[in-house]
Amino acid sequence: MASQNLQSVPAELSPEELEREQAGQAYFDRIISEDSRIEPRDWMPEAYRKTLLRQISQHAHSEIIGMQPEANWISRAPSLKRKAILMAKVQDEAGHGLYLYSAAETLGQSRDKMTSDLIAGKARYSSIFNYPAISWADMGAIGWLVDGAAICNQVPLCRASYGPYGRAMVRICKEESFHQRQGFEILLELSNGTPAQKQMAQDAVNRWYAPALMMFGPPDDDSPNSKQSMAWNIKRFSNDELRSRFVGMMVEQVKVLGLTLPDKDIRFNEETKKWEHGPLDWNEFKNVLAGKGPCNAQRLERRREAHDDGAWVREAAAEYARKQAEKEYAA
Ligand code: BYC
Repeated sequence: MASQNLQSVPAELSPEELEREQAGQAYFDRIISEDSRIEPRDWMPEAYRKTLLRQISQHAHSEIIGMQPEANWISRAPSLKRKAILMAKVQDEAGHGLYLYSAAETLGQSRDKMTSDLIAGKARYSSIFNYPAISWADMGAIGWLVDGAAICNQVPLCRASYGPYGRAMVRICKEESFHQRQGFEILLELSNGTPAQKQMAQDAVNRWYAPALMMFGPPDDDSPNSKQSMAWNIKRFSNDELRSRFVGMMVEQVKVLGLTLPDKDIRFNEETKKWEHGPLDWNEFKNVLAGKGPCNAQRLERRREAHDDGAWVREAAAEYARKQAEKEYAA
């Protein structure tokens, strides 16, 4: 594979430093060309580190903010069983956030800094969580469509070239599969219920379908990061490729649900062997990313409150760690 141009090499380097940088770059290029893994202690181009940090921290924030639309329904779940399942799912999302923050920390960014960027509104998280969850059926649609899109996007990330990220994704994907099945099952039960319940399920699918497709990111010709991320074996497929695969999966599953997808343009293109879907409103996507979605302000406000409410826990944990260290030092 061609060298990555030593993008991170500062202008003024001693001959020894330059040699070290060149050896690091050669090692990195070899690992990437062999489709092997880069580990935290390895030399890596600064741009690779930054890209990973950007993607992993955004992903972590998405898991944490993503707890909100579902947590909103825990106290209103229709049965004890549903409440227990939903609580477990929301807890899983918190766990996913933590694995991912830990993976990002290995790239040299503290979790405190990532959190402060998020609550200051400077960091991105997935567009999908800026839409409201307005009925119980939304718990089904989120599980089926949102977690379904997440699996489709994230299974290839298990093979990401950065070790800590790929390993975190393996566990996350296993849990996401359970999440998707629980969403599917909620929708199936509603779809086989009263006409009003079936209508509620259909309405939820109608509202979550397009935002779920946008989770895969902008179309390929408007995706500035894809090419380089694919060259570095971080992303394995383009945004449009994954979106198309997802549509193909959903088109079959929706039949089992007895519901429909709100897209009359879905078709399998025999020439390209790819699923195609109707147009998406990319202006809406841009607005959501610019902070103007239906729930952006509410999601961040709630995250800030939770952070403030948790201050005493962080202080207690830090004090406990200090005391433990003192004891160990004294022993
Ligand atoms: N929302 O060049 P592109 C979950 C940004 S959590 C917001 O294609 P890239 C779950 C993108 O960051 C699901 N922003 O970027 C949790 C970039 O802006 P910056 C989260 C988006 O990185 C709880 C710009 O647009 N999953 O599953 O190559 C409950 C240009 O895009 C979005 C992940 O984070 C978006 N949808 O590709 C239930 C997966 N799309 O950073 C479920 C990991 C794009 O240059 N991430 N942008 O300012 C990825 O796979 C990739 O980062 C993406 C974007 C495919 C999302």
